[in-house]
Amino acid sequence: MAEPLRVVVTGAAGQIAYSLLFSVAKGDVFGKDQPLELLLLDITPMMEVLNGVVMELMDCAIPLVKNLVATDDPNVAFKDVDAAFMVGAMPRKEGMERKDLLKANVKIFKAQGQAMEKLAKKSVKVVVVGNPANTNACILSKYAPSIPKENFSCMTRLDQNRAQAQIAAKLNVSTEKVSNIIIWGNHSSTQFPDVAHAKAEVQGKVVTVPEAVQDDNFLKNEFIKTVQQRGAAVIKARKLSSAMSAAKAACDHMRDWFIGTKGGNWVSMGVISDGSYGIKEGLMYSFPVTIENKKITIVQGLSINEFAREKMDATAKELEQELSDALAECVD
Ligand code: NAX
Repeated sequence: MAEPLRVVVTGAAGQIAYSLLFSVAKGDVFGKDQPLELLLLDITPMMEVLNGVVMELMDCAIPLVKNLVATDDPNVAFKDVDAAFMVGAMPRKEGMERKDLLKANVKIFKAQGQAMEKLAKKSVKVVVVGNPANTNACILSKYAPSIPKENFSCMTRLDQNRAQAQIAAKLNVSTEKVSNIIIWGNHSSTQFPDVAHAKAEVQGKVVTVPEAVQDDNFLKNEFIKTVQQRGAAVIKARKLSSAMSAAKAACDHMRDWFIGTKGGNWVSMGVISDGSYGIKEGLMYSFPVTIENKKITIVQGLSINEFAREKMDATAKELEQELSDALAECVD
C-alpha cells in the first residue's frame, strides 16, 4: 500500500467540514487505495466540538484513515501536509463592517500562510473555501513564498456545479450530459457563469449549450442570476449556508487536481492569473483549466464576446479592490 497522504482540513468543527471529512476519509478524493493521515484544525473554543467530530470519524471505522489529529495549533496542523482544504474563516457577524471582516481574515490567512511556509511540503496543493475565498488564497500564498504560487487555488467548483445542474434541469438531461461551463472571476455575486463554450448531449447528439437551450434571454438573465444568487437562496431556505454541496465541490476540485481532467473537458478553479484573457497578473481569478500530472493549465484561445468581456472585467474589478483592501491590512 502507498504511504499515507497528509491532508489538513481547517474549520474542521464547522458544517462544511462535517460532510467533507467523511468524503475524504472514504477515498472519494485521493482514491480508494490511498491511506490518509487527517489533520483537523479549528480554534481553541471549538476543541470540544472537534473532539466529537473525531469520535464520529473513528466510529466510521474507515480502514484508509491511518491517523487522526485534532488541534488548535497551525504548527501541528500544517506539518508535512500534501493537501490542504482551507475551510475555516471568520464569518460575517451582524453589524460587522466589510473592512473588519477582511482584516480578521487577513490575520487568519497570514498566520496560516506563515505556518505553511515553515512546515508544509513544497508540493502541497491548497484549496481555499473560506470566504472571501479568492482574496484569502492570495494572502495565504503571499505568506508562504517558498511554495509555488501555482499550488494555491480557491474554490469556484460549487458555482460550476450549480450552473451545470441548472442547465441539466432546463434541458431535462442528467448532469453528466452537460460539460465545460465556465465560472469566471470572483466567488461572489459578480462571478460570471458562462455557457458560450459549454456542451450538452441531448438525445445522443452533442451540441453547444446555447444551441441546446435555444433561449438566449434565459441564458443571459435568469440563468446567470440564479447561479450568482444560489448561495443566498440556500441560506434563505435552510437558515444555514450551503454545506453538503460545498463539501462535494471541494472534493471535486481536489480530486481533479490529483487525478487530472479528462477527455478535453475543463473545470473552473480560482488560480493566480498569469495575464490570460487580459486579467491582471497576480489576481486569484476563476478560469477554465485542465489538469495533467497535478499541473494546472489555463485553457487558452476561447473567443470572448462583448457581453462576456464586460462581465469578466466587472468581476476582475471587484477582485482588484478586494485584494488591494486586504493588502492594506497586511502589516509585515
Ligand atoms: P462554519 O461556521 O460552520 O465553520 C467554520 C469553522 O471555521 C468554525 O468551526 C470556526 O471555528 C472555524 N474557524 C474560524 N477561524 C478559524 C481559524 N483561524 N482556524 C481554523 N478554523 C477556524 O462555516 P461553514 O459553513 O463550514 O463555511 C466555512 C466557510 O466556507 C465560510 O467562510 C463560508 O463563507 C465559506 N463558503 C465558501 C463557498 C465557496 O464556494 N467557496 C461555499 C460555501 C461556504 O459559504
